[in-house]
Amino acid sequence: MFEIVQRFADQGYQLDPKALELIKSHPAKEELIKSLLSNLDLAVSVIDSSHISNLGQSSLAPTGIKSTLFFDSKNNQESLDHCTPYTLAGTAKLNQDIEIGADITGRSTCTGEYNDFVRYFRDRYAKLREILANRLSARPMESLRRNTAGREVTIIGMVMDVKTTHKGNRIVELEDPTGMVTALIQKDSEIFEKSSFILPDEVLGVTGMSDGNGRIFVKNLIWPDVPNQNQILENGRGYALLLSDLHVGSKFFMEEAWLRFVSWLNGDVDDPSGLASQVDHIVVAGDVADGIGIYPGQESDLAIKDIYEQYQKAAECFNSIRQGINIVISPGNHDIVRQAEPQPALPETVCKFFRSDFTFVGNPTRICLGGIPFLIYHGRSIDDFVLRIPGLSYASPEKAMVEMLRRRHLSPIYGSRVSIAPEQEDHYVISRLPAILHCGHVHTVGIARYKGVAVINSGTWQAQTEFQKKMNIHPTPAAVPIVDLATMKVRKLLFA
Ligand code: D5M
Ligand code: FE
Ligand code: ZN
Repeated sequence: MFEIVQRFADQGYQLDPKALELIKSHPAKEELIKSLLSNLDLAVSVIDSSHISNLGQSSLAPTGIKSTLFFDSKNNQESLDHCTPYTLAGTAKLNQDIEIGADITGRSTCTGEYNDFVRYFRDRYAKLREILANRLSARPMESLRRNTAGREVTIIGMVMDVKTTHKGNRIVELEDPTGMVTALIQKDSEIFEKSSFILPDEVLGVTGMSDGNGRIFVKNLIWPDVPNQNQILENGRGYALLLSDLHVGSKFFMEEAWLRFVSWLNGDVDDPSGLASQVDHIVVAGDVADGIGIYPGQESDLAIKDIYEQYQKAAECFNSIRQGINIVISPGNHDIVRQAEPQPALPETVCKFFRSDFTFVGNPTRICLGGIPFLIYHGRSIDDFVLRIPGLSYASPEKAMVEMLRRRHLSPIYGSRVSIAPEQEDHYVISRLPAILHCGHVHTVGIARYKGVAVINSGTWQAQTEFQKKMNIHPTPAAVPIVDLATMKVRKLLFA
């Protein structure tokens, strides 16, 4: 019994006594615990019997394919991004149900010169400042040196440096277009723990006591975040399947599971869930093929060693899906596009293998499907988040994705794992909130709801590689999140 409580406590959840009883007496105890742990809404801190009965509703989907009901997000939300045309350049209307905005494909301008970096960071600052300015009235940093000693001030700054002194206090160097300040956080102050979440290059609001000389003793830290009253969009149509990380060409690509998935989708097997015929959209968030030379020793993991043959095979995998489903494909770090992000859509040299009704988009991209705004990002920055933020792990990628929403930025740390090209604007700022944030990359399915945004990591179709074994990464392959766009309910279908 203690072990059960401990397992939930390790993940930050408390169990109420009734819930504990229900779990203890459940015939498939282990499965139930795993299901609960991997699927709970982040907003939940105490698990009660209702969470267990919700899971109990999970129907047995086709031929032993389990489907789990996650959340019904109907009663919470604000909607900032409706599917009216996006204002950023590059909006393309492809067909009645798909609309693309904010995508780098064909619009990369950067040359990598000094001015590009200055412009890129100015744009990041300006966009995030605008979000924060809704809640904060901040002053320019240069004004701190004029008569502010002993007064409480608020500034909005970009983090140039964050370090812990040998005495254990935290020092944050912040910059805005007018100057710099040094923010100091005492190790015994109330916000010290909060300050461990500060990342380099992010933009945040700081209030505190000014010393009149460019230093602030911090009282509060304010991240751009999602407004509390964020509303759900409830006018969507149809169902969307979220996929990523097929890694076709790898010896570990799970082809049999994939074929089971396609048979189900095409209605070739019995489907008690009735969901297969209602799928209108499939979104793929990168790593379609395994590529070549992506990680040390990859050669020996490849079943197909030619990159074009890998895409031919990937195309076969997708082309056999029944007509009438919008299939949207975005690239990842294993795909045949530039490694620097944002990445353009897959090139014609490989798109030509796929059916002509598919839609190829960049990474990241915003896209509207069935009336619902999606933000699709492969998720390479999750590596950075896991490395830098205490308590995050590859097992719960949705928690890292929530950190993106808190920062209103998909990849705040510059120059770490993610190589970001300094484009004219910062495509990673989440100016307009999506209803669905969809990432992949880490090979584990994660689902949560954060202030009305459905946060979904779509896992993988690749079994654990030797490399991942060494890195202690435990994939959850052949599990597919499915979203009812009319209600925003999310389930997970298992084809393994
Ligand atoms: O990434 C698959 C998983 O492997 C994902 O969790 C990131 C992790 N990964 C990828 N490259 C590295 C390195 N170099 N070190 C540590 N962890 C890594 P994918 O991009 O799909 O191969
Ligand atoms: Fe991957
Ligand atoms: Zn990846």
